[in-house]
Amino acid sequence: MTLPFTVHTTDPGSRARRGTFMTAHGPVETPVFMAVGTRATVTGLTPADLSEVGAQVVLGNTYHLMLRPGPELFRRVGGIHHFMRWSGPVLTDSGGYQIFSLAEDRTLSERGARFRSYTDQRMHMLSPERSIEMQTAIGSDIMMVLDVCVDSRSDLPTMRDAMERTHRWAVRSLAARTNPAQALFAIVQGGVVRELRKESAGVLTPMPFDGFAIGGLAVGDARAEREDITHFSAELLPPDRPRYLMGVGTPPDLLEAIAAGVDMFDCILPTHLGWQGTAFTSTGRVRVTRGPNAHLDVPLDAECPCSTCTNYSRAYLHHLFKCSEPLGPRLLSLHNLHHYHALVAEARRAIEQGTYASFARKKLEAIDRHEH
Ligand code: PRF
Ligand code: ZN
Repeated sequence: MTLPFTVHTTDPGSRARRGTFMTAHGPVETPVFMAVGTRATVTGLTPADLSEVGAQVVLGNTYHLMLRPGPELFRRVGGIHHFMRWSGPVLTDSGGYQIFSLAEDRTLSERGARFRSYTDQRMHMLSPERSIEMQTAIGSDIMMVLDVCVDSRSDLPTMRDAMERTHRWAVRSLAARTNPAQALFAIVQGGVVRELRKESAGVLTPMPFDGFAIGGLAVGDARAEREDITHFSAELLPPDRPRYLMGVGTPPDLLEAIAAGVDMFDCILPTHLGWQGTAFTSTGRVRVTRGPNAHLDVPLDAECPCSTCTNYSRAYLHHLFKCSEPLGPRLLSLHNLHHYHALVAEARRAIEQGTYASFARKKLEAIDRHEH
């Protein structure tokens, strides 16, 4: 097993579980939130910043990194850890989602996806084999199979075709793996259709993958549908391997999915919204650019022990954003990542104590009370 996974505790009041998996760059305590570092950087933050906010894993994107700096550079410098000076675990997404959401002039075939590069306008091919080759060059600890992600509102034949191609590509990805030190996860697809999710898990879980992801959610689905499919899919996945819910989500999404037995998450929200001036706090979202903050000599979140909240006021953050000073987004990004990592750290402790269900209920109520 490339990724030995131990489940220490399961919560009596939910399906939440507390575990540890071992990677080539150290252990990961689950449930875990992974900071998104698409281009081998979490925008504006150094690896020391990431350690400070409690990050365990950084997520890179094959689609972006294959275009720039490209596989040769990674081979020359010996991989992403040395390149970006992050010595902890790295997971790379395969490019499946970026082809769905970003690629221009894209044509999908059984072989793979042809698309135009945003760096030099040339045509590129991303096949399951090319994605694994690129992720091998990047040297991530966990690689993802290339999958076909479609909008949750697609018709049934479209969702079935995407799912079935994802299964064939998963087989090709397994065959293309060359470095046994790098783990490989499959991705369950099937949109918001339970029967398809069941079929997808049934086809993929007998194969020797190190973990299983739930893909194809948060792409046009409503929160209730997303929660139903998350619970339904998580139960279909083997208990002895990590479960990863891709690209999800808000703090309530995470609390729900942890209760469903999901172990891993990634989402651009904390960094993306931080960059735009929105902070996640213990009492819901705060837009620092809003007028009243201009005069408030109080921290963003009085309960938060992060360096932004211990050192700076809302008035100062408001000022930085009004002046378009880069320190503003940086401080908010640090706070938001700290907030997400603290949330999953609290969740881990609650599972250890067997109190996750009531912990999650209280957290959800606190957010609801302030946002509605
Ligand atoms: N597939 C891949 N990456 C993803 C997704 C997916 O379906 C999603 C969907 N929420 C986010 N990131 N490969
Ligand atoms: Zn803070």
